[in-house]
Amino acid sequence: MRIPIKEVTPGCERAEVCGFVHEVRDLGGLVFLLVRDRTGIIQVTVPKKKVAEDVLCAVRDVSRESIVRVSGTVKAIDKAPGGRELVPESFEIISRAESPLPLDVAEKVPAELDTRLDSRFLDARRPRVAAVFHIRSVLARTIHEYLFSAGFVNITTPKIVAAATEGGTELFPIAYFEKEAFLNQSPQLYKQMMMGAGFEKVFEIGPIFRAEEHNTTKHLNEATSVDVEVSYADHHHVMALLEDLLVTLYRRVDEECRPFLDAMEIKDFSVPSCPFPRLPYDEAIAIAQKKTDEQVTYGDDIGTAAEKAIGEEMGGHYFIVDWPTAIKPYYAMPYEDDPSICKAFDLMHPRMELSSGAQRVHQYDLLVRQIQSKGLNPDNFSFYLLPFRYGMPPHAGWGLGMERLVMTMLGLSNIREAVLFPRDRHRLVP
Ligand code: AMO
Repeated sequence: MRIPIKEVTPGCERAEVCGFVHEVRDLGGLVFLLVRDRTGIIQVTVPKKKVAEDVLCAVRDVSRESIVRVSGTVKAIDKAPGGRELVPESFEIISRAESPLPLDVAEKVPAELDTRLDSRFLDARRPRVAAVFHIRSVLARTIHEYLFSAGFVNITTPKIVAAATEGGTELFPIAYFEKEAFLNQSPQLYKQMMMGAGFEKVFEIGPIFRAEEHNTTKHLNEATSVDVEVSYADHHHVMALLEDLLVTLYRRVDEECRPFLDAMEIKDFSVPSCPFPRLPYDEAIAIAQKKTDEQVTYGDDIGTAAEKAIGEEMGGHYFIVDWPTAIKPYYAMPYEDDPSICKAFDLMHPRMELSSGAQRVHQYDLLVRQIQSKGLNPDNFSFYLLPFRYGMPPHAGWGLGMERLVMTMLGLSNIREAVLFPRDRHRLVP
C-alpha cells in the first residue's frame, strides 16, 4: 500500500511510495534518486551490486518527472532529506515523462510567465507555485466558514444573462439560441433580488466575466468574485464585515500556511489591523493631485497613477468612501442630504482596489430614475426591478476580487500568478 512520503520516518522498516522523479544522480556504484509527492521528498538509494536486475534496469531507464512506484526497506541516514532513505526491492515506472521537459520543475532554469502558463501543470509542480493555490484554497475555505458562521446563505446565480449589471461596456456576447445573451459581469442584480426574497444574508464565490480590452497585470477577463449582500444593513455595516473578514483571512494564513509561505520565501507576512482608515473621495483626489504629475480631476474615476500615489500615502489597507454619485453604478444609494455623493466605497490595498460595495437603492422610483440617469433603459432591467415593487428591505453589499486578494496578500507581481489557468486578451488555452 502506497503511503504519503511525509509518513516515511527513520523508524519505519518498510515503505511503498509513489511520486515524481525529482532528480537522478548516478555516482558509479550508487544511484541516488529523489522521489517527490505532495507531502515531501525521499531519497531512493540504489546500490547497483545489491539490487535485482529489473530494479536496476528501471532505475537506469527512468527520466526526470516520470511517475514511479518504489517499495523497499527504510534506513535512517542523517544526510538524506528527512533523515531516511529507501532502498528499493521493486521499482516500477508507472508513467514515463518525455525529455526534454518544457519547463525545469527544479527551478534551476528560470522561465518566462508565458512559458510557465503554457505548461501550467508542470509549473504547478514547483512548491513555490503550488503554495499560491494551497493558500488560495485555505482562503476559500475560511471565507465559507466565516460567512456560514455569521448566518449567510450560499447562493449560485446564473452566468448566462440578458442584461449588463455594471453598465453596457465590458460585456462578452455569446450565442444563445435565437436570443442575444452575455456572460455575467457580476452577481449584483441577483444577490439584490435575493434580498427581495427575504434571505437577508447571501454570498457567492463565483466567476465574473469582463471584456476588458487592455492587458494589465491586475485585470483578467475571467475573475473570481466573493459577493456578499446583507438586508437591513448600510455601507458602514458591510465595510466593517469586509475589514473583519480580510483580517481573519490574513490571520488564518499566518497561522495555518507557514510551510506554504516558507516555500514562497515570504518572511515578512504581517496581519493588518482593523479598523482601516475611511478616506473620503475628495481627500483621496487631493492627495493624488499633490503627489502625481498626472491630471487628476474631481469627478473622475481614480486611475492607476492616482491609486499608487494615494496608496503610498496611506501605507496600508484603507477605504475610499463618499464617491460622486455620477461615477458609481445606478444601484449605489445617494446621501439624503447631498445626493451628489453616494454611500459607495472601495476597499484599497496600497497597490490596487480589492473590492467595491455600497448601500443600495431599495426604493423603486429612485432606482428607475438612477438607471435612466446613467443613460440605460429601465425596460431592460424589468426582471431586476420587479422585486423592488413588492417589498424590498434596505440592503448593502460588496464584491471582493479573489485574485487581487491573493496577489496583494502574497506580493505577486502579476494577477495571472493567482489563477491556475488565466483568461486574458491573448490567452484562451490551456
Ligand atoms: P467591481 O466591478 O468593482 O464591483 O468588481 C468588484 C471587484 O472584483 C474585482 N475585479 C476584477 N479582478 C480582476 N480582473 C478584473 N477584470 C476585475 N474586475 C473586477 C476587483 C473589484 O474590486 N457589483 C459590484 C460589487 C458590489 O457592489 O457588490 C462590482 O462588480 O477586485
